[in-house]
Amino acid sequence: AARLNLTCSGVPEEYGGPGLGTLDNVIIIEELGWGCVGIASAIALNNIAILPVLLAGTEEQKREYLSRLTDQENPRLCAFALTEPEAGSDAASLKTRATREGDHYVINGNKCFITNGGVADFYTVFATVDPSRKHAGITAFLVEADTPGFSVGKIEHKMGMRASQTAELIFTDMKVPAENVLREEGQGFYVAMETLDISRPGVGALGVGLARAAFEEALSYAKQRVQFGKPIIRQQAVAFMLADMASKIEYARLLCYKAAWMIDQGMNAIKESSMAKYVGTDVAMEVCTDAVQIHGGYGYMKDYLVEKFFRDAKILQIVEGTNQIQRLVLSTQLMMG
Ligand code: COS
Repeated sequence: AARLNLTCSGVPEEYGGPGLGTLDNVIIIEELGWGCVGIASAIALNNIAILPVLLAGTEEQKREYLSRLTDQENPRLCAFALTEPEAGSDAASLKTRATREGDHYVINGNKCFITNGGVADFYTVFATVDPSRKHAGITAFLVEADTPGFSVGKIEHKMGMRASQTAELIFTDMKVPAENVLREEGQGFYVAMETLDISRPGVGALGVGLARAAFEEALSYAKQRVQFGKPIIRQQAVAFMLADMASKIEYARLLCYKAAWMIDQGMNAIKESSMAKYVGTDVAMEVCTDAVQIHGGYGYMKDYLVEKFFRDAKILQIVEGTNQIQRLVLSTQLMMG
C-alpha cells in the first residue's frame, strides 16, 4: 500500500506525496473497503491522522513529519488520538492534561480505541491545558512513539475490523517540546473538528465499498440458490431486497462524492460530510444485514463472507463520530442556516 502511495494519498507533491484530493481518496477508500474494511481502515485512518499536520502544521512540521509517511524505503504510519475512556462523543470533555513547563509540555492521561495505536511512528494527541476552559483549552501535539513516558496499553479484541490494530495509549509525565504544538495552544479542538469535517466522507465510502461487496455476494448467491423449484432471485421478496440494496449503494456513493467534491472546491461541507458518513455507514449496515438474510442460515456461518461483512459494518456506524452525532452536527447546521 505504501509503495502505491495509498497510505499518504493526501500528502501534497511538494512533500513527496501524490497530492490527491478528497474525492480521489473517497474513490480509493471505497475500493479498499470492498476488499476488507480492516485493511482499509488501517490505511484510511492513517490518512486521517495526517490531516491535522496538513491543516495546522508549520512548514517545518510538515517537512519533518510528512516525509516519514512518504518514504517508500521505510514507510511509517501515524495515528489520530482524540478519544478517551470518558470522552467519546463529548470530545471537548477530554481529560488528558498538558502542563507547560519552560520549553516543553508534560502530558498525563489515557487515550482509547486508537486505530494504528502501537504501530504508528507518531501521533496527533489532543490534551487540555485547562479543563475549565472546556474546548478552548484543548491543544493538539505531535508526539513521537518513542517519547519517554509514552506506552501502549490494551490491544483491543474486536468484533470486526480485525485487520487493523486498535489500542489504548498511556501518557505518564511524557515531555513534549513546545514546538510540537499544532497551530496554537487552545486551538486543538478546532483542528480536530476541521479534521473530522474532511475525513467523514471517507468513512461513508468505506461503508459504500463494504455494502457493494455484500451486495455482490448476495446477488450471486440469490442467482444460484434454488428453492421452490427456481433460483431465489426469481422470488419477488428476494428480488425486491436486492433492488433496494442496489439503489441504496448508489445514493450513498453519490452523497460521499458530493461531500468530497465540495471539500475539494473549498466549500463549507460540514452538513454534507455528516450526511455522507451516516448514510454511507447506515446503508452498509442495512445492506450487510439483508445480505445475511438472503443467505439464510448459511449467512450466519463463518464459511460465508457475509458473516464477516456484517461484523465489519457495525463499527462503521460508531467510529469517527457515531451516526447519532452526525445527525446532531447536521441538525445544528440546519438550525444555524
Ligand atoms: N467544524 C469546525 N468547527 C466546529 C465544528 C466543526 N464541525 N463543530 C464545532 N466547531 C466549533 C464551534 O464553532 C465552536 O467554536 P467557538 O469556540 O468559536 O464557539 C467550538 O467548535 C465548540 O463547538 P460546540 O460548542 O458545538 O462543541 P461541543 O462540545 O458541543 O461538541 C460535537 C460538538 C458534538 C460536534 C463534537 O463534540 C464532536 O464532533 N463529537 C464527536 C467526536 C468524534 O467524532 N469522535 C470520533 C473519534 S475521532 S476518530
